[in-house]
Amino acid sequence: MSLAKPKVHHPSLAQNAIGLTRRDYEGVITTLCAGCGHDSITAAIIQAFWDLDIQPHMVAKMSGIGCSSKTPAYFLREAHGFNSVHGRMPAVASGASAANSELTMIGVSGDGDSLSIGLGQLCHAMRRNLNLLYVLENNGVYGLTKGQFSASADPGSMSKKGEANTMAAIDSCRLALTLGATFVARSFSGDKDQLVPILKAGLKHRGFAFVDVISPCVTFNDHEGSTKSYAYTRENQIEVVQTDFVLPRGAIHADYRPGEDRLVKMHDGTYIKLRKVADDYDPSDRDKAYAYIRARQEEGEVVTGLLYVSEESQEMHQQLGTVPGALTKVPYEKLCPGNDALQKLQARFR
Ligand SMILES: Cc1ncc(C[n+]2csc(CCOP(=O)(O)OP(=O)(O)O)c2C)c(N)n1
Ligand code: SF4
Repeated sequence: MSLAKPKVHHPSLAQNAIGLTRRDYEGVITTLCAGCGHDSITAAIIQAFWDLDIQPHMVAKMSGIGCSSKTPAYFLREAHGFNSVHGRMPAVASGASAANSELTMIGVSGDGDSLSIGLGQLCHAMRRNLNLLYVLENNGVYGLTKGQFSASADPGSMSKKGEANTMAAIDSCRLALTLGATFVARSFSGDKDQLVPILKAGLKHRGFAFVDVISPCVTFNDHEGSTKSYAYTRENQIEVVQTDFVLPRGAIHADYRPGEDRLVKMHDGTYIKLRKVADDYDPSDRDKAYAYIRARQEEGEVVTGLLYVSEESQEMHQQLGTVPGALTKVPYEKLCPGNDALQKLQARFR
């Protein structure tokens, strides 16, 4: 069930250049676990769209399936939206963009949605250079289906049941760089100062803007020995009605300066070491970006910031030479030139 937020706002709320308050960019009330990193990303997305004075009804928000893919419901309630089949969002987004290139498009996905079942789709969206801000909410698990390892889980990381992951992880940013993505960035859900400008740059990029955001999962990152953990509660409760209990946690914040590294404590007591690229980092060199990310990973660090951007980006419509604007505005006679035109076209293939 989703609960709508009241539309009445306090008259003193700040307005952007098109007269809208930040509340006008919200969606329904979140149903995700309290403290989920995905909700912090939602707040950053709301801020980015508000800052850029984008008309909500001129936005299409696309997603697949997963806790992450539910998040478009929680921002821009006036926007168009499509919650597609698991892993198939890029194909649906390609169709929507082909039909209406005037819409600002944002796709939200999870690491399961993007790097397992939808990996082929993600690769082709990058290859097409679809004009889309693609936000990958990366928590290393399948949150919605209760914590199986995803393809981004590091070898050695432990599942909720205490089993160690033995398989190699796919690093989405290194993958994006290899495939020729024209905008590649990584951030952390708790670092709004870094994330909001990256999202704004991604929205303005003409082409595929890939943003991987590390987003801790409260429920499946919780502490093994805790008597208040999800697992403990489940095992020790006497069930009167069938419910799950998830301990509410605070969202994790990480505030640090360019060039610095920072140890951030996760909900399960483990640490992740983030390194923010320095002010003099050069994001225009694809090979150097790749080598830098890999070298830092070998030191146990996760690099954050705008990692690569191409000024040469030719998005899908430019490559295909499509008609400018939305197909909805093209007159019917042009869209459907009639049976004679079809017969002539078919004759060319006989
Ligand atoms: C075709 C298909 N296969 C499997 C599922 C079950 N399923 C739903 S969500 C999900 C994984 C979601 O994980 P992720 O994309 O990482 O998102 P998160 O919930 O962690 O945000 C799976 C396997 C499904 N809905 N459809
Ligand atoms: S299960 Fe994990 S990913 Fe899903 S809402 Fe809860 S904290 Fe977020």
